[in-house]
Amino acid sequence: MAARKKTKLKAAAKQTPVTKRKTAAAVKKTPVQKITTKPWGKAGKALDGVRILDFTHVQSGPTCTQLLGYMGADCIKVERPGTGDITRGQLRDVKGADSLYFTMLNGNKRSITIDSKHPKGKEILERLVKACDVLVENFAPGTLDRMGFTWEHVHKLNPRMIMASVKGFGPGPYEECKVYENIAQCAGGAASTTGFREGPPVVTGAQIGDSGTGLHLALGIVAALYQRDRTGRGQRVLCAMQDGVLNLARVKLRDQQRLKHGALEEYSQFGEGVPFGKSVPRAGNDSGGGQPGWILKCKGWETDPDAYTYFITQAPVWEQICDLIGKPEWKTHPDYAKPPARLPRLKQIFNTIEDWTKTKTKFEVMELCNQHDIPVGPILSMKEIAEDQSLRATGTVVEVDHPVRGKYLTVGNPIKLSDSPCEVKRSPLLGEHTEEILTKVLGYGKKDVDAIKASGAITPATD
Ligand code: CAO
Repeated sequence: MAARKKTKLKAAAKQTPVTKRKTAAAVKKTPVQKITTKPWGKAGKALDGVRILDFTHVQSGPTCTQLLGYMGADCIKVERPGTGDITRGQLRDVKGADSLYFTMLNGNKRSITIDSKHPKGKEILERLVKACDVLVENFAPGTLDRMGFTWEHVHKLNPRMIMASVKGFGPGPYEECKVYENIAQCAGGAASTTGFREGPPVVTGAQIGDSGTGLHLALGIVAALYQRDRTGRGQRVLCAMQDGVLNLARVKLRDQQRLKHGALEEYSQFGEGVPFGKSVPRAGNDSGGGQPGWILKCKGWETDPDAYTYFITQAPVWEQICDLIGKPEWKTHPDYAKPPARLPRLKQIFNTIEDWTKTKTKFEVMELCNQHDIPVGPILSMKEIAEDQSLRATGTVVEVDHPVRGKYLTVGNPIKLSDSPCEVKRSPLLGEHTEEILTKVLGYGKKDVDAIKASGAITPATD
């Protein structure tokens, strides 16, 4: 016992005094940095200096890298010679031009064609791994390993490299499976909780599996870049589409647990007297929150499929709602005055409100309700969104010019940074920047480039 005490003391004596250690760590953690004197928006972009080896295709991965590109990262998109990202040719609307599917997901990127299975192609890719900060990929499970770019190999080539992947499922029984958007919506719990009770599960138009996971991945990448500043090393970032969808559907997992303790009273099924089963049911257009809401018809609904409004009967503005729809007596009536009394009769309440909304356009409803702080929202068609001038003004919808297809609309950066302006650039043509990247990023000379061209590593294979 005594001997052990002695050792402890010795060890303690060797340590740096606590105060000193704290100071050293604090200095290391927060280096004193001079605040730039440049005006806001003139100090470069948030991700300036970050170079991305963009090995993504289809939608999930490209959404992620496009966002990083919007924030200033240099995205080098590696594509298969000849064909490139499969979406270049999918859902084509203009003959001979890259599809909108591709152009709207690959702005702010450079394109290099490399045959990753060609020995010379592998050599170029290895140089790119060494020259980049982040490798982003969403190949089918095992594909990158078969190309020879395992995490171990990549980490050895460039210990600072962050390797970010989208896969359909995380480790487990389904990890080897290929996954597309709607499979993820189904496996992540969104489809079983979307649609109407009487009907089958429904997938949503919003691409929560692909674009949603791309968004999650982008956050993982910037967090890993931040940690790398402290540790000096890269790490793996994995986003499974099932996990991303579940994260977005977490309120439904909340309701699953609430079911153990009784009916979900805010679901209109409760008011209709329909018993709940073992799982969270589909809730139609119920608001899902504590404030009941529903989609109601507006003037013109007979001919316009989007003449609807979302209407929320938010408790604090209930009296204003009653006055507006011509039911002042509901303010004091025991069946309507308080939220719990209203729950069993939501259907009748919304039918009555609809009698009022049907006399107004969805924009008139918006205007009138907002004067009283009543939360409503017009159901906007994609045509209306495309023509919305306020979305153009904020750069959320942007028109860009393309040398082959001409002008097209894309979605700009939905994340607005006050010191990192976003300039949306058109998507690259296939291999548009191959030579530029080989020479300016990787340092190949003209002779090397000629030899690479002749090797077939950057050009389509000829039969
Ligand atoms: N040079 C040579 N070969 C290349 C290449 C290049 N530059 N880029 C890709 N390839 C090859 C791959 O090596 C692979 O070949 P092998 O199967 O022989 O190894 C082949 O192209 C196909 O790649 P893949 O396996 O990723 O694509 P797929 O069409 O078979 O599957 C998808 C597509 C989306 C189902 C699958 O990639 C996937 O599950 N990804 C993860 C989840 C995901 O992101 N899904 C969302 C997609 S958007 O809805």
